[in-house]
Amino acid sequence: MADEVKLYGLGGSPFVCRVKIALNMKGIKYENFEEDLGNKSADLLKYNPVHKKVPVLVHNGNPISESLVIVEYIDDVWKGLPILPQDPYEKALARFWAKFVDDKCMPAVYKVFGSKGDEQVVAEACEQMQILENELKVKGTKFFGGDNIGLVDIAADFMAYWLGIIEEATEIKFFTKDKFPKLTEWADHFVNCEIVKEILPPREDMVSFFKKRFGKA
Ligand SMILES: N[C@@H](CCC(=O)N[C@@H](CS)C(=O)NCC(=O)O)C(=O)O
Repeated sequence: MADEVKLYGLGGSPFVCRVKIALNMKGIKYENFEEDLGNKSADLLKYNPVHKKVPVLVHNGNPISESLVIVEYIDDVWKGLPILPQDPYEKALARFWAKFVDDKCMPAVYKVFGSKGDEQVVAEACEQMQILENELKVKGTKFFGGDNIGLVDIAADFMAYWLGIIEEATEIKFFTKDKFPKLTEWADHFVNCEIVKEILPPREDMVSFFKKRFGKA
């Protein structure tokens, strides 16, 4: 019997896009359910009663929540392009950096726009981003995953695509080639990967969304 794969998501969400990229890497067909977060569906509340957030993947009736957990599940279940390294130590490192992106980088970066670009808040975000920049420099590879994208690249999709969009919407810019030569180059490579490009939400829609979100429209 064919697998039944359903994704409860939202096109503009970087968390949901992580899952779409992973499914694309495995060539998995799925049914997409677009959620209205102002009026969450009964299915979403049933499948993710703890966080009530997207994404939720439902595989043959089994719901899985939290984007990075879902990405690892997809890698465990389906063949196709590998997402995590095989080697246990390399795998642990990938998980470490993905967690760093989620716990440290994304919140620090997002705070910048909430603070309307407060200097101290920008400095704190740059400090976290610099750690990622250095990691990429030390690795000396095109992607955090090596020659191809892997868990950390997928986890950092927000930095690669959404950050520039929010910068444009708010006119607050700190993610520059001067400050972050490696990371900006990585972001270009990442958003231009076929597998990534075809699932990213349209840039103009996202700019308008964030202009409204941050009171610039
Ligand atoms: N840690 C979660 C974050 C997911 C998340 O924040 N999703 C947002 C959309 S971008 C959401 O569903 N928000 C609804 C809410 O907070 O009520 C993950 O990685 O999946």
